[in-house]
Amino acid sequence: MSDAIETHQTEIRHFAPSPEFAARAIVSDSSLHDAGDADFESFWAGQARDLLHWDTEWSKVLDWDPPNAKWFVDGKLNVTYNCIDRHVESGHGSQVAFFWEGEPGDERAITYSQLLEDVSRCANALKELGVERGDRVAIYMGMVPELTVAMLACARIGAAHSVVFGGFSSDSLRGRINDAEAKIVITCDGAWRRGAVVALKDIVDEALLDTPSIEKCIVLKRTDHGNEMTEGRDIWWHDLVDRQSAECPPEPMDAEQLLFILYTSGTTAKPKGIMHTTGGYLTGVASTFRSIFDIHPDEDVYWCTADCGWVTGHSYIVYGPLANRSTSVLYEGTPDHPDKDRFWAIVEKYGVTILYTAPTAIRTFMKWGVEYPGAHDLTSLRLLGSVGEPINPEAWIWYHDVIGGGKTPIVDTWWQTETGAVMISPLPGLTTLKPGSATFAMPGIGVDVVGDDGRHVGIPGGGYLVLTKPWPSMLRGVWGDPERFQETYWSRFPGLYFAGDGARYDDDGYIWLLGRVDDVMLVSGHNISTAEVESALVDHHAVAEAAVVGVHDPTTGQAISAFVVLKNDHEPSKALEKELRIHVGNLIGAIARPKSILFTDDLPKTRSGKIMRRLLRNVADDETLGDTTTLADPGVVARIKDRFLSVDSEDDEVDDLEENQK
Ligand code: 6R9
Repeated sequence: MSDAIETHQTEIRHFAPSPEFAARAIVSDSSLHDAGDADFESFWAGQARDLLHWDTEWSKVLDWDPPNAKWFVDGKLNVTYNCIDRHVESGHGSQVAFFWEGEPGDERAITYSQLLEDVSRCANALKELGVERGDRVAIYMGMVPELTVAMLACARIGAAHSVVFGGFSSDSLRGRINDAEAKIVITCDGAWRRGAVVALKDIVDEALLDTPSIEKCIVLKRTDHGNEMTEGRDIWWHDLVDRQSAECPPEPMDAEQLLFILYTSGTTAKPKGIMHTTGGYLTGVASTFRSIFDIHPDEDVYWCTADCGWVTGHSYIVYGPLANRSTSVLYEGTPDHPDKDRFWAIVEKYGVTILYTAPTAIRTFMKWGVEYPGAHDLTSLRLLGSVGEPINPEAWIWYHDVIGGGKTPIVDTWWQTETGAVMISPLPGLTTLKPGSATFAMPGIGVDVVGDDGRHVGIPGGGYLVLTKPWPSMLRGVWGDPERFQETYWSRFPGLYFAGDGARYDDDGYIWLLGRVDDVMLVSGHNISTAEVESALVDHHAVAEAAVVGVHDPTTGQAISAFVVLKNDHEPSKALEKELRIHVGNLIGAIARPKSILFTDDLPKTRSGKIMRRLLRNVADDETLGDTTTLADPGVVARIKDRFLSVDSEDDEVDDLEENQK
């Protein structure tokens, strides 16, 4: 796709940092970028030294034997000492680490001192159960404070956690437990979701029917709806943890000690156990969190709406914020319970200053309407963030204007489970923003867009996104499968990390993400990115969300098939269908005009909110659906399929109409 990605460059507003923001910003000049460009190893060594406490300093910054990296060789540190103890020791024990808001409306404020006690007790409990350095502990919980406590307790004693999102099925949980050969599983009796109880422990019971490595199951009482406890295997959290000593010395760990395994959500294939280690990972997340979110620990209230089951929760709810002594909000439930204004009620209640969420959520809020945010005082917000998918300019502007009151910068952060920390993002006191672009590589990070031959495509130009230099928070491999690590990420372009995403440089060298390359469409010999066509559709005032896929076509090779969710006050019609096709044609060109448009109530998404285009492709090509286990709502594809088969989606008339306009 290196040649001729059909791109549209309509009028784009630029947003320079306001003088007031820049004046207070942690980064407002190019010195970090300059240091990263001059020598990335010294840059990262400087970040590691400045931001973290090391019990033993490293003998070598980087040992690089592609694709295997060791960072901060021989260095020793404890992650939880850096995230908790040192803040208590420096007199900040009474600062709130987490304001936790339960879905039913209960709340807790957990200070750094309290967190230290909770983590120490839990760590002692794990030790009592025989958990040792290097062992794996599976965690399958809702968004309760004990989830973060359990993660940190593992880190304190050098056990690796494998957090499995609480929405996954018993099969998915079992597969992940068995792959990592976890010794212990930590869960809750249940989790609250839209006012109902999800019986997590029942799901765990089913998973544990065939998990030979599991010795014990720790169960936190959250919903108290009654569940079976298996004698000899299951222990209540309150019986085990509460009686432990609140002291557990933080032992120094090797910088390359395995910190966690996290299975990628996998829009395409079998989940991979991505491995992250101690020193490099913590350096990466601490450094990027500080500069991207411009964190002022004594003033800011930060809220990342992700779940700890995803990498965003690991890096930017737990490790990055705590390493920077932040005060964060942690929310248990969904955005529409008890009503569609819950997020905005939380922002108002806690005076949230920095909000980090996903485009899929933003588009949902757009669809619900401005009255929900409009009912709350959101003036505390000073910075907004986006992650997970390309954010289309329309959603960006809405986020900026409606949520940010027209004054907040937006940091669109590109990264992956594999990268551990953000790789591409604006720095809000420095970078002039263009809505929809993630802008530039982070300091010390080597990013490029290359063609099929692995060479830089030039500016402007489109192709494959790669990382050109090792970075501290890089994955150390795929658990149990070194060949897959090499094959997936390092074989396509020798010496370069291939991210699997398409991207382009605009005339000014800004980077625009174009979605997964597997999703790129080839129409009459032209590579067209799904992200751009979707963005053009969402640019229309009636459209809330859109997904497009290339389907087999006898004349053009592939034709574009669009699936469109309308905003609340719009109805599907033939006239609107025509209008949308013309709209896309006008914005991008006739080649990108969808051949068919299907109006639907919802799109198939992974549980982390990413659209699963593969399934839509199968619907449009009328093929079998394959693996749907990562879908958030398995019924949605069947509903779309029913509709798809019952509509006549060809419409030649519009071709003429649009050709006439060109
Ligand atoms: C952090 C996270 C990684 C994939 C990645 C890309 C997409 C993430 C993005 C983005 C465009 C952004 N992605 N952030 N695309 N702009 N700001 O989401 O990790 O779940 O592993 O997904 O998500 O396609 O390759 P993960």
